Amino acid sequence: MRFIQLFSFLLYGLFLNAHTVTDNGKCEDVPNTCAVITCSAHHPSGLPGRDGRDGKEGPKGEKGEKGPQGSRGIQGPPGKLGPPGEKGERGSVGEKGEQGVSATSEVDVVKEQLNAFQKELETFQASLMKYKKILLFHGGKQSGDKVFVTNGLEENFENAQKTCKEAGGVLATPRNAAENSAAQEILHTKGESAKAFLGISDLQVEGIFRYISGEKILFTNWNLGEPNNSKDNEDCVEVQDNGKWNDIPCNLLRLVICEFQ
Ligand code: GN1
Ligand code: CA
Ligand code: CA
Repeated sequence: MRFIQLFSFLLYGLFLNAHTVTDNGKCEDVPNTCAVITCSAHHPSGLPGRDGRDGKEGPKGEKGEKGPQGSRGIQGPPGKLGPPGEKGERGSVGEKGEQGVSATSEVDVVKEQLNAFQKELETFQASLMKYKKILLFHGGKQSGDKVFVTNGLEENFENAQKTCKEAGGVLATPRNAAENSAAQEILHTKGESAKAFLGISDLQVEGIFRYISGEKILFTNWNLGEPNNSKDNEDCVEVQDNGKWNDIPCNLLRLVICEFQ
């Protein structure tokens, strides 16, 4: 056992830093030397003790040097519109343009068009008057711009309506007392008991009389007690020679009076 202890001791001296004695008598570290025997003279005792505990935490170190510059950031949003710049210098004068149409001649063109249009209108009105005169010549009666005229035939409501439409008019539809009188005058030319269909019916909804156009009637001249929808079968309207109205069945035959405007 002793031999092993001695050998360990010698090995320790060889692999750790050796010690030597300085001039002032202290023992100093001398790296990589093998002065084991010299130093051991001042260390008569056994192996060195264990390492001591960690010392207290040292004071805070000095501030480090400034770090390297960071990488370039993302481009920011566009800035606000700056104030307008100063007015630039006036450019050189451009080439002379072609001569424009004079304002006076443009007005003249419009005037000419207007005159032409007015002449056309006068021709049309003259032609219309001519046809109205023809209608009046054939026994037509006028009220305002309207002319009532008969073909002298008796037809049922459906055919009477068709006849007027084909002639470019509509079945007589008096919208006021004057127009009603004009239609009545036609009847007088056809005898005392003449009766004619009007362009009015309650075919769509019973009891609600409308013009052929679909509008509800505005003017009426019903006989006393009419319309009575007698026998639940009276949806068309006749005007009698006294100018009064009565609802009658649509399949009866009555004089055809058309109106033209
Ligand atoms: C006529 O004749 P009568 O009473 O069935 C007339 C009705 C009148 C009624 C008035 C076809 O019916 O529209 O409302 O007199 N019928 C016809 O008294 O003209
Ligand atoms: Ca009816
Ligand atoms: Ca009736």
